[in-house]
Amino acid sequence: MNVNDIAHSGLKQWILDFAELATPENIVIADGSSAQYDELVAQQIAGGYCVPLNPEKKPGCIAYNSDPSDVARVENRTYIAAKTKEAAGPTNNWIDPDQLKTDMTGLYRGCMKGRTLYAIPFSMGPVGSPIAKIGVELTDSAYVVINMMIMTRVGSKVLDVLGTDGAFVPCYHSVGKPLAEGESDNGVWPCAPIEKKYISHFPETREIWSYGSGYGGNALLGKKCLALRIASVLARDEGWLAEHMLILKVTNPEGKSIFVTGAFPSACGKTNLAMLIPTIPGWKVETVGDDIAWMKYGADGQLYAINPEAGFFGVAPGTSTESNLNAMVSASKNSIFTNCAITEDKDIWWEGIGYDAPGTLIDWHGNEWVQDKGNKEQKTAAHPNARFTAPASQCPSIASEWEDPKGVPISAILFGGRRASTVPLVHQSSNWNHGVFLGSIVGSEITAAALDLKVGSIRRDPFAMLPFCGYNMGDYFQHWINVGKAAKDQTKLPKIFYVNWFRKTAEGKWLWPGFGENSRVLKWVFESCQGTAKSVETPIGTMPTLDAIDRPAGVSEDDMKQLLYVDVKGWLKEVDDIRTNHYPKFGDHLPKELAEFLDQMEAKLKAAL
Ligand code: GTP
Ligand code: SPV
Ligand code: MN
Repeated sequence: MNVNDIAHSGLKQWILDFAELATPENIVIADGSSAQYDELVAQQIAGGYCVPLNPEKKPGCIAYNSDPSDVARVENRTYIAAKTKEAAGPTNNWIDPDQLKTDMTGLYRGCMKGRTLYAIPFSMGPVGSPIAKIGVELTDSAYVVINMMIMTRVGSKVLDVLGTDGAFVPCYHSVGKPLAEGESDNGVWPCAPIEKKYISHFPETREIWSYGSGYGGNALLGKKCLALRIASVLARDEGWLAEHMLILKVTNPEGKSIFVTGAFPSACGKTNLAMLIPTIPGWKVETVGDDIAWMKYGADGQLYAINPEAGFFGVAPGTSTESNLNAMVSASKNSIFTNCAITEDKDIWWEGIGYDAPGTLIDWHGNEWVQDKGNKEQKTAAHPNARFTAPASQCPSIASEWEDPKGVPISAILFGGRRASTVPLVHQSSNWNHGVFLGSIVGSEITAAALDLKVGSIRRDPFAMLPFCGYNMGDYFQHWINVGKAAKDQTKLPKIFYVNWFRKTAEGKWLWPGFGENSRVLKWVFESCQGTAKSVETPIGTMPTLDAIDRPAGVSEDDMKQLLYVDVKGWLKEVDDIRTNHYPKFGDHLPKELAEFLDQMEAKLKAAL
C-alpha cells in the first residue's frame, strides 16, 4: 500500500508534511499483514539488528539487544506539555508546549535521513469497538513496527474504520539518528543520547511526540503514551478511567466468576497475577489483560473494563515455567525478546528462568558470559528490565471475554506495591472513597523499569500511575472520587483492596511465597465480594482473620501473624511521611476527603497504640 492510496485526506497530508520535515528515504504504510511482518523481520535479521532464534525451540522468534543506554522508560525526559505547569501538576515534567514544539521540530528536521518512514495506523481496543481509540504512529524504527503489530491492532482494517475523515491521535517517533549518505547502522541499535531524548505529550491537543529512544514505553506510543497518559486526560473529560492495571477473571469451585483489576507499579507483579495458576484446588484464574485497563460504566450501572492492548510486553527475568507458565507459553513462539541472553543453540536465557545457563551465553551486551563466572564485569546475562513481546492470543489462560468490546464487569480493584515491611498481605477499604485514599498512598520500592531512578528506594506511586498520569495528579484523585459519586447504584461499585506480596523477614527472605499462592488472597477477595469472608476491622481497614486464609507450605503461623498484623508504629511513620512529604505536593488540588481519611487513620492508630 502506498501513501497515495490512503483515502483519509487529512491523514495522508499529515504523513506527507512530516515526511517533508524528517526527509526519510521512503514511506511505508504498515498494513498489518503477516507478509509485511515477515518481510520486516527478514530485513532486520539481514541488517544484523536482531538474531533469529532456534526454529525448533522458539519458532518465529527473534532477539534484540538495545543500546546499553536505551533499556527502559526515561522518566526525567518524559514531559506533559500542558498549557500551564499547574495543569501538568507537581509529579510531571513540564515544558511550555510552544517552546517544546519549536525545539522538537528542530530535532525532527532531517531526522529520518537515510531511513524509512513507517506509518502505523493502530487501534487500542478491538477494531471498530465504540470504546477503542485510534492512533497513527510515524516512526523510523522497524523494531517499533513489529512490536506494535503484536501489542496493538495494526493496519488496513484500522484505516477502514478511520474512513475519509475519522479522528486519530497523531504520534511522531524517531530514534533520532539520521544517516549520512552511504552510512549504515551496521546492526547497532540506533538512538540519541539521553539529553536529546524527549517523550512528550500535548494533552490539550492530544498529540504525542517522541524522539531519541527506541525502547518499549518510550517508543511503542500506543502503550503508555496513548493508552495511559493521553487516555487519562480523555477519561477525565469523558467520565471514565484509564489505568495501569491488569484484568483477570477468577472462578470458584462452584463455577461462579468475578472479574478483578489490579494496579501495581512497573515490575511489581501485574503480568504474574493476571496469569496466575492457583495452588488452591478447584479455583481458576484467566487473563484479560496484564498492564492497562480502561473502565467505563455499562448501562446496568456496573463498571466494565477492557484491555486496550493485543499483546504482552512482559518483564523476562524471574519468569519461569515454575513462576509463570502461562507467560512462558505465550512467549514460546512468534515473539520478540529484548535484552535477554542467548545460548549456543540460539535459545533464550535470563536470570530466574528456572535452570542454570547452559554453556557459554551471549549476554545482553553481546559479550560471552558463563554461569557463576559472569564475565569481567560480573553483570547479569540479561538486563533486569529485559522483556518479551508476545501475542495475547497465545496465552493459555486467556479468557474467552478478552476481546469483548463491552468489556468485563469489575467486582474488585486491587492496589499494591513492593513493601518489605509495614503494609500487610491484604486489607480492604471501607468504601469507594477510602479505596481512593488507599490508591493515593501506594508506595513501592523502585524497580529497573525506569532508567533514571534509584532501584530499591521507596517512593509514593499513587495508583501505580505516577509515571503515567497525563495531568495534575491531585485532580486525578478528585476524578476517582467523582467517578464513584457518578455510580447509579453505589452497591454495584467494585470493592477496593490493598495487597502486598513482597514482605520480607529480618534476614531478607520472602515472608510470603507469592505467585500461584496469591490465589489464597484472591479467594479472600472473592469471598469479601460475596459477603462471606471472615474478616476483622482494624485501624487501616478490614482484614482477614488469622484463619481466613489457608497457609501455604512453608508459611508458619508466626509468619501469617506477621503478614496480617497492623504495625501501628510503622503505619504512624507512613502517616507522617504522607502528611509531610506526599500530600503537600498537591496543594489545593488535593481532595479534602483524602486529608480527612489520613486524619481518621492517624486517630485510630494512636488509639491502638
Ligand atoms: P510492568 O510490565 O513493568 O508494568 O510490570 P508488571 O507489574 O507486569 O510486573 P511482573 O508481573 O512482570 O513482575 C515483575 C517482577 O516481579 C518479576 O521479576 C517477578 O518474578 C516478580 N514477582 C511477580 N509476582 C511476584 C510475587 O507474588 N512474589 C514475588 N516475590 N515476586 C513476584
Ligand atoms: C512499565 O514500565 O510499566 C511497562 C514497560 O509496562 S514499558 O512499556 O516500557 O513502559
Ligand atoms: Mn506497565
